[in-house]
Amino acid sequence: MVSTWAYGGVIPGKAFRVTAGDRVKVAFHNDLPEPTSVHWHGLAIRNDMDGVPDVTTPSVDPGQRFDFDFVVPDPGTHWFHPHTGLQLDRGLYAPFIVDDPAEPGDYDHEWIVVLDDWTDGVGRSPEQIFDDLVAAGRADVPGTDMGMGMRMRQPDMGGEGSGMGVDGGMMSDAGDVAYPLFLINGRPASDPEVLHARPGDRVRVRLINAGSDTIFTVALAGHEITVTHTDGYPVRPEDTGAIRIGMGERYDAVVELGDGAFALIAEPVGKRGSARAIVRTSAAAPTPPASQRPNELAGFPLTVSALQVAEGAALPAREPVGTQPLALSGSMTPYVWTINGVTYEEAMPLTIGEGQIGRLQISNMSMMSHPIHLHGHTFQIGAAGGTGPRKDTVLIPPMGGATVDFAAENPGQWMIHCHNAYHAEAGMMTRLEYTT
Ligand SMILES: [Cu+2]
Repeated sequence: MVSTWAYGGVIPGKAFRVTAGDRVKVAFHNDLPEPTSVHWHGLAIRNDMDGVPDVTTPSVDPGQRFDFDFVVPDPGTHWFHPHTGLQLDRGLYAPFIVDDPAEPGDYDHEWIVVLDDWTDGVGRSPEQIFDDLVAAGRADVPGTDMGMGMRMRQPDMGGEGSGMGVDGGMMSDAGDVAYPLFLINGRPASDPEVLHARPGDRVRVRLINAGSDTIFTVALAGHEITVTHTDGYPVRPEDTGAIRIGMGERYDAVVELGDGAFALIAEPVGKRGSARAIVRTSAAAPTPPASQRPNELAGFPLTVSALQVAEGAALPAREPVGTQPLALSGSMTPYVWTINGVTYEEAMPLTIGEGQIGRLQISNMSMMSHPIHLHGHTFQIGAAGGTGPRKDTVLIPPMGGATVDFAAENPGQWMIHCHNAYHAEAGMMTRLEYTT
């Protein structure tokens, strides 16, 4: 049991549940000792409700409130979290589920599964971790105090070696931070949530990665799962044993349950430990041992490149007005992460005219993965009108890239950033601004 920051005193916060087209009012009270904010991740709502302090929405001081009032246009599995410093790496996150009135929903149950990497109250605070990363980055610069830097850096880099095997030699999906715990729905693997159903039941699982520095691979032992949506938008159903999910991403999958008790595992890529829940359809079946690693985790996990947009969900097939580069780079020494060579303070915003199709050419010049998130829009991977899935957060592998198109139909100033909370804090953010 730890003392931390949360929405409504529980982790994850209680899910918001509305229907597409609903008008939502939220009375947001700040009882924390610091200013905070709340961003509605995945909702293409009006700009002044987006919850980015100093850009779209006022920061909320301690003891103050802000009244949100917006119409939710699109269905899907979304979530909310602060957009202030490293507050996301505490317990401030909750699902925001938007039901589709047109969807039949061919399943018996629905489970929301929120993944997180946890340190607050167990290990160092997020701010201490960041300060240590910055200090280690300074100390490791040649000609400075190497010894101190190496000692401080070691705990954070500890997971990196073990990541190489998982990715078949691809370097450094391991993040920058080693966490003492990984959680599913707020619980550590030693005290897992038990999800109950009957044998043969079909379950829709809504996966949300609320972690700050951890990519997970998720599998349900003994089951194949069918991915149906990502970031709220439908895809052509795709069967897989495991799903790789970056920070900020969501995947919906349907699974038909066997008879027994099964481990639902979220394995942090390149880090020690795992998050775990138990799926139980039989009272008599023994609980799987904590050490059990589902065979499904041994194969290649599904990533976004395996998915195609569902019929009717593509953007209109139109030529983009132009291509804007989004080059991701950075270093541990010094600890700085950049877009197009500069940190957020120095960033020149990208621009777009209302009604146009914009294209971003994302290229990762670093040896780490970065989940890139665009506020207020859902882009299409590849090209508008093509076969790629619609998403608002895309995991860009080391030295990899992606072209994404978006329809500029939601005017305002919108953040584009890495959803690694430490990278964002170290500068990996910019803005997309509508020209008038
Ligand atoms: Cu990043």
